[in-house]
Amino acid sequence: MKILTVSLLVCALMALTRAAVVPEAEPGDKTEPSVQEVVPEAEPVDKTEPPVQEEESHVTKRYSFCPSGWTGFDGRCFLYVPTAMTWPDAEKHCQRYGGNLASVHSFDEHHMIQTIILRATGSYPHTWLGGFDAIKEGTWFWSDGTPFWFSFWSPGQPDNFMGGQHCLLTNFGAEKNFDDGSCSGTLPFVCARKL
Ligand SMILES: [Ca+2]
Repeated sequence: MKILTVSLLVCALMALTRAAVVPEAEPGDKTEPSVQEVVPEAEPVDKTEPPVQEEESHVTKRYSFCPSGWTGFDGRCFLYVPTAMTWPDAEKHCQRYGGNLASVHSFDEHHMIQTIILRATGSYPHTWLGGFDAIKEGTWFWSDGTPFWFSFWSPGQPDNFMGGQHCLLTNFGAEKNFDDGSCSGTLPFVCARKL
């Protein structure tokens, strides 16, 4: 019986010892929080990654959403239409695409539009854009409703020649910039639509 009692005591002691060892293992466990501390540090990195991916995918979407033949630029799609039309007919034509005649808001946009025209024609033909001052002479608007704060007039333009020029064309003169022309004249044109 004594042996059994002793062996039971030994077992009990061993169990207690193991139980005591577990708390001793806690210092080792304390390394886990330090691992967890690393995780929060990693989280901000993870958090920064999705926006970059979103931006990349957004840029991809911007261009992938432009219809075939259109050129994506800064959130819009542009199309050169070679068929000569009057300015109002050209505007109506662009509206059937869900857009308007192209407005221009920077030198880069103007250069891009000229590049589209050059690529399509191999030259710089006079081309309607969306500017007009038919409501009030000298007060220009873009047909898409955006503010007309950027203009790139060729020298001497707009001159409202013969009092009948209220629509904006580009590629005029040696500078290949803006001119006001007669809205009933027929020219190719550039449409723009939002993505
Ligand atoms: Ca003119």
